[in-house]
Amino acid sequence: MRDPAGVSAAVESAGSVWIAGHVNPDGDAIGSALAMRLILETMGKRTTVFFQDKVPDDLAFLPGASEIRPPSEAGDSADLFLAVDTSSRDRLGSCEALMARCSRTAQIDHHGTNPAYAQVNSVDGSAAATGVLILEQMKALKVALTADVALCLYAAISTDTGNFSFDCTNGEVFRAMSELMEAGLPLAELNMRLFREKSRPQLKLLGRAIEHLFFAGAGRIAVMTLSRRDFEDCGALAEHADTIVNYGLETLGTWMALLARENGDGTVKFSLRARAPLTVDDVAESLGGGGHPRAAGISIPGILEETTRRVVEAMEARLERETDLEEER
Ligand SMILES: [Mn+2]
Repeated sequence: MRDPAGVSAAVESAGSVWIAGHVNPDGDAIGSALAMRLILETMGKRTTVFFQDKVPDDLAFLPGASEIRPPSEAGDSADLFLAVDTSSRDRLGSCEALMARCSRTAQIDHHGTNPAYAQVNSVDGSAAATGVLILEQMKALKVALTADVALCLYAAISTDTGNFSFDCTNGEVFRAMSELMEAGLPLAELNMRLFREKSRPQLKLLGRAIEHLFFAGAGRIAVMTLSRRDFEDCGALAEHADTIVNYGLETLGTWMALLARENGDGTVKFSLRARAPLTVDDVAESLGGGGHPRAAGISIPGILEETTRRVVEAMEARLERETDLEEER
């Protein structure tokens, strides 16, 4: 349930706030955290943003991104720990230890599977992005929207709506966008930067993934794999693979898509996607992962081929349970 009044009360009684988000942070986690930091600093709160993992290069331009700290650099404690865009406590990674050191905790999130793990929880699984909830929170705190906050919230909302194209995109998203535009958001420039420009390693890696594409589930599941060797040959980082799975889902005749990538630490990371009415959060959960109905993820220890086979089998079983799919499109 959304609880902006509850979060406002927690924030107002705090002098110092630690903000944190999930491991392998995306635009919604980073944009939401940085927007919240700007809002809280306007209110005179001493605020620090922590993430376990580094900020992806394409988000490093966001205001305050260079001041994000690893949890190892935190002091003793803060008056309030505020988690954003984090579906469960353990998704905070090493930031979870910071939460344990604060006597007051709150969170703002939009994952339907969120178990309300903080003392104050403003959670709504029907919100398209945490960024939408941050805008609502800003109003509850009676802070005016600035151009810098608009930039952070645009990064948040555009990321989780797939640049305003996923089925979570709703009227609230465009009402929020209308406010961000009024605050001076340079939309065309940012859209180019976040969604169209690609680095050379990124483009080469996409080529490798498409080269490895195969179909399972009677042709209805598109599967791509990337080995460490692929990343090394292309000079690519893990984050350069982030949107590649969508190419699988965009292939005609495909209902589900999977991207498997070797992490280099003995685990394989899987990104799962589905077209409605199919879901993949249930598939991910059955293998120890989680996420949203149409976009979910899992990390599994093991070798690429073997773990990929296990996930593909689970997706095929999910596909077989769905009997009312319209025929070939
Ligand atoms: Mn999100």
